[in-house]
Amino acid sequence: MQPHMNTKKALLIIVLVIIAGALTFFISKSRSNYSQTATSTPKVEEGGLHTGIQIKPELPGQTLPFSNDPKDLAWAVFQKYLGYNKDQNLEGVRGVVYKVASVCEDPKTTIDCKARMNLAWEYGNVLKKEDFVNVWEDSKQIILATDFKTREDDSIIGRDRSIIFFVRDENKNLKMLSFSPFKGVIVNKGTASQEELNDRIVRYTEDKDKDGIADYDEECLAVKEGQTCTQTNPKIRDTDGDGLWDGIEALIQ
Ligand SMILES: [Ca+2]
Ligand SMILES: [Ca+2]
Ligand SMILES: [Ca+2]
Repeated sequence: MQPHMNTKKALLIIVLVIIAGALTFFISKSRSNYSQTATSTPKVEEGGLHTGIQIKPELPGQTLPFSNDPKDLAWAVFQKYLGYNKDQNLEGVRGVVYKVASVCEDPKTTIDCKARMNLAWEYGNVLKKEDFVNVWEDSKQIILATDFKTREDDSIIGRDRSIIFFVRDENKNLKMLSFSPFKGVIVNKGTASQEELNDRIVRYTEDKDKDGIADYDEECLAVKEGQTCTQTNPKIRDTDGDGLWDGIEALIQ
């Protein structure tokens, strides 16, 4: 077995899992290679583990922020998560995420798990706290999101943003659920006018109810035959009223 082949395989698997998992709608509209996203910026999803992070500032732990500000608390959890990934410390990761990736639960896929941790660190450590100007939170969850950015080249146009999801458990421990450095959409320009293209990428990505899932996706409008999709209300954050927002719930499921 050649290590570099294993690594390649592991990375391939990760990218496939990432793509299959969350961006069906992204995939359906982006066959071309988006200059900076399709191959080099896959969605890094999920988190993993459990707890450990107390959200009260008086709790022990020198890296805890002296602030009850939701963004500070969430960012501190995210930084811990990244640090553990950088150190390939699975138990550490397990302590700050909602659930570990399945490849990290099976000893046979340790190499895939490590590759995944590398990716998480690689994509996560370049994110800047100050860019996350959107902070949506309540007693059960926190979402940090940047504003959208539009990117394009001669043949494609895309709109995406970075987003990080957190959930709180019954003990108020904040856990990282998922993060995506480039959550959005890419479309082929084709013969469409610029106005039409702009309208399209906005329609595909807008999240007016701020629940962490594009309203277009909530209505299952990008779902293809054979795919399953649970519709939620694009005007209500918590469609089923269980306290978890629609975007959070979609990730948990
Ligand atoms: Ca929404
Ligand atoms: Ca909704
Ligand atoms: Ca809900």
